[in-house]
Amino acid sequence: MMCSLWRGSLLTLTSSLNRRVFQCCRQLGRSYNIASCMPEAVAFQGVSDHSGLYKFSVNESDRFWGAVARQRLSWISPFHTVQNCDFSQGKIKWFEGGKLNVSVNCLDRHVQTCPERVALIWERDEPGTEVKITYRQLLELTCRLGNLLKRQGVRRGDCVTIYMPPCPLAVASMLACARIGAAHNVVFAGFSSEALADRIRDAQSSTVITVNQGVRGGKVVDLKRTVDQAVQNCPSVQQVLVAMRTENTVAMTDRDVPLEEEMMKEDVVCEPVAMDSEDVLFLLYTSGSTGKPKGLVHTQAGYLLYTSLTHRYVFNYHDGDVFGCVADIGWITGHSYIVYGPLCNGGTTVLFESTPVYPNPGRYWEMVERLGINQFYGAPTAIRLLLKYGDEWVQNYNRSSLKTLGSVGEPINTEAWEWYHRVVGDGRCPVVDTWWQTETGGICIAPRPSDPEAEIVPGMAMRPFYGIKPALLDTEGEVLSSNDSTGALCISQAWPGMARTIHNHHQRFTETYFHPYPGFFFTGDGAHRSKEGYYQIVGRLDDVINVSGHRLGTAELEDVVNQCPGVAESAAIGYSHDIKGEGVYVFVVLKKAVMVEEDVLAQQLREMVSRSIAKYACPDFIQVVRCLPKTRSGKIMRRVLRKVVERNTDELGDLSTLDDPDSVHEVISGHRRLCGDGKQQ
Ligand code: 6R9
Repeated sequence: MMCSLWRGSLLTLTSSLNRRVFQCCRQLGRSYNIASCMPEAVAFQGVSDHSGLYKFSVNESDRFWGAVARQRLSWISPFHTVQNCDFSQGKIKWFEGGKLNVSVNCLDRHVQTCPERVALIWERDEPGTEVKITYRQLLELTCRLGNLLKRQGVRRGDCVTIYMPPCPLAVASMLACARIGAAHNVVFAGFSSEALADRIRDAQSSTVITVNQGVRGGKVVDLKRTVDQAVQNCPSVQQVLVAMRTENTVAMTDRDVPLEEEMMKEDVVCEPVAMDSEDVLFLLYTSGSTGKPKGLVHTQAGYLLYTSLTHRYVFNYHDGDVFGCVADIGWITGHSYIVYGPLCNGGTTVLFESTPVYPNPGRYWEMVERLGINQFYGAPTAIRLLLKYGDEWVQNYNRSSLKTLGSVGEPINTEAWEWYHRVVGDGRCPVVDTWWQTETGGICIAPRPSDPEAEIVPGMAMRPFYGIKPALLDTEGEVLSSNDSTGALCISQAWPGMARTIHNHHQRFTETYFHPYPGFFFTGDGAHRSKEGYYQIVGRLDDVINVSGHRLGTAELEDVVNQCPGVAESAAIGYSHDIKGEGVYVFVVLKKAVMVEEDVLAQQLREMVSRSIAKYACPDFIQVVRCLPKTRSGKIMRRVLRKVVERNTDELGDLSTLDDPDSVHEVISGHRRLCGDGKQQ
């Protein structure tokens, strides 16, 4: 299904550079010494074990991050200040004065030492058709694309929107932006044309890069058509670069540029721009508790350093390992652990185009065997799904290459964790439940790194990473200093990977993350700290639903539902779902005198939601009610609705503030009618 030009362009871009053996600095000592934790730590006086190193990283944060940044990144000019941060203003600056180029750090320096090492393994939808791209080839692709973008008028500081499935040209597009000093805005290729248009407009992109069609789970998706619809409402867009993922031609207009054809005309050398540490590297939109997704901004040096360090130490990634993160590049997990972390470390990283069940539920493990994957990083929702298909799909394949298993995106329940550990990892691979967010840039809490062989408790993220100082705060804003307590998860000092602002909305940035608990970065999650001092994430405290690891704001969804003809108002609630983690339940109040069959309404609503947001946002249940339970001041009592949906009606709590207490009984009986008397799901 691959266009010959596509394959040709990847394979013919070869030149002969001398290969040099890449020496890694693996520590061979048997006894536990600090260098086995982190070679850089040898320079930190008085540090002799993991807990000493952790303490040093938070207490002497300038020295820690300064040393690591000098050693791990290639600088064009050195930085003069390690950090310059003030949470009260939402000011976060790292490595000021420094200049570097992210694409040079991810490509050129590895091409110098090991040009023929595989950088990307593109695991295409059809099993057994993977394409390998070496560092030398990826640099050439990136340079040609960088030159093409410049020819098309893209300048330093512009923002290019990328709407592509995981593929080498998507990675090269991201790196080409970095090379020429443009920011990228990758939009998950499952988003609808309206969601894409919103993001293009907010980012003010004049250039969009896409593919003619995507291929996923054996199905062809017309991505270019979605872009065509989106750009109709995006006056800023002047050109759309179209790569050919399939051989099917698509209608091209004057605005469209055939990507492979034009990039083949470009030179394979493209001078990297010297970027300031705090120049923008990318925007990435994510849902929050208002109707409008926010474009979080990440910058150059701090982000790159943080992703590379976490990739190296959370997963114990070593030179020569094959790293398999099965996320989509459209999410932060793909940015940090498919692209920037692994490539900065000179790693070999897998780009997974398919689904966990295509062509059958053995897909992941067949791929692990065929590609020799050493670290596998996936989402609990997929693990829960595969668990239901039974152990045989796993045991049919040789998984002896696996060394570390990772989980991300949502809480992993004990059953799924145990299965992942026992069946997938044969009980021999550490499972790292990694907690982090688009806002944090990289992993903040995970069982590793730690002392060698330190215990891992199932379903717990456990230990803060170097430089991360978590705090739990109660509703009064007091810090909970003892163990065995639960509160709002905050982080009390800056780290290099954190987001710098919300694109064009710095005030929203400070209000969302720094005002709720002055002096702290507020994550939006709740967490428990065990008696032993380990962290366990409880879930979101704000109005964000986590569907299969995808963030969805209830306000964002309600905005769409409320636009449906006949709908007066609505309330979207997340409820626990045994595979997706959370499902979406929507209560709808119809306008007076509107009569509509509930099935018809439900279908209309689902269509609207997939058109306006994405398929994953479609409600599982839609219940029509006469009115919503509200406080006298008019606030919807979501807590009450959630209890109804979760069948905890004995614990409805104080209803005395309700405007119309009868509405709750109506909601309960309507819910029973819709879902039956049995337990949900
Ligand atoms: C990386 C990513 C972030 C939200 C986060 C939290 C949830 C992520 C988790 C987890 C429990 C984990 N989350 N990892 N909850 N355990 N290991 O997923 O980023 O898409 O921004 O979502 O996901 O609620 O706040 P993002």
